[in-house]
Amino acid sequence: RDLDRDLRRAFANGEFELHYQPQVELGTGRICGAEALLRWRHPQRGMVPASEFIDLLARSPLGAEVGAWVLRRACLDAAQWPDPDTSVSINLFPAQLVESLVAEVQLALAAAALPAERLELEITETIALTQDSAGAEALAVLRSRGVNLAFDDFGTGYASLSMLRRFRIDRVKIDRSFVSGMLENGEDAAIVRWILMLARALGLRVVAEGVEAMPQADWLHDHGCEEAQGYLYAPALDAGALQVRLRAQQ
Ligand code: G
Ligand code: G
Ligand code: MN
Ligand code: NA
Repeated sequence: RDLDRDLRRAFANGEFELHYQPQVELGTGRICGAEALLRWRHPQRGMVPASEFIDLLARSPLGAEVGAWVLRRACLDAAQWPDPDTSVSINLFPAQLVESLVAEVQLALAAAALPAERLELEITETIALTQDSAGAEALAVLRSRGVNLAFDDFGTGYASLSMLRRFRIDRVKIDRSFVSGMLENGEDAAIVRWILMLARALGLRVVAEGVEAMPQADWLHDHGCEEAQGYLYAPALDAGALQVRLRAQQ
């Protein structure tokens, strides 16, 4: 309850910031997109770790409001990036997966004059499974208008395969738990190889998450993975720091 009130106050005070973790092309190292990640800059406590408030937001009605703000902010920021092909990905809160998401996304895109093709919505299995058909229908409408859909934390859930089809996913994000173990553990390596094969067969793009070391990047590239994100390249950067990186590669 108290934390809930804190979150409300923080949001009203403008303490939430949107940071961006670059996604790079494994062949060239070039930044081709960025994932928006919410940060809370508390006036006394400093940066509050996401683990201390994201789950709470996800369960709170405030999640819908913060999620709508994330969407608008991310579109406005992405519209300022120098290369008109750099994509922006946002994570959806469960409360956003309802019919009104269509209008919310259209408004955010229009306000920023951002083409729908630049925006990617990340959904997790947990989110998709808890929602009714209106949420799924909203995603289908958005996809038909050019918005991309990514399956976050791919491989960690139970219904991943049927969901790929049900939601007409464009891209899968290999969960970082597989990437972190893949060079030492044959089972993790087999899972990553299998995801890459499946994606190729289904015509899906793939991004590997949690890449922290060059040998992981090399292994992924050798096995046909085209994109990666992780501390090897950059943590989530504030909007200004991302701009600097994007300009440097123009
Ligand atoms: O960078 P990090 O520790 O912030 O992220 C922790 C978790 O919080 C991740 O699972 C990420 O998907 C989630 N998260 C971060 N920002 C957002 C956001 O804006 N919306 C939603 N729904 N989840 C987010
Ligand atoms: O669940 P989601 O995949 O959206 O979460 C992204 C989370 O992963 C954020 O907490 C982000 O800070 C974290 N993250 C990003 N890159 C790395 C990495 O290379 N290693 C680790 N351990 N965490 C990472
Ligand atoms: Mn994500
Ligand atoms: Na993820």
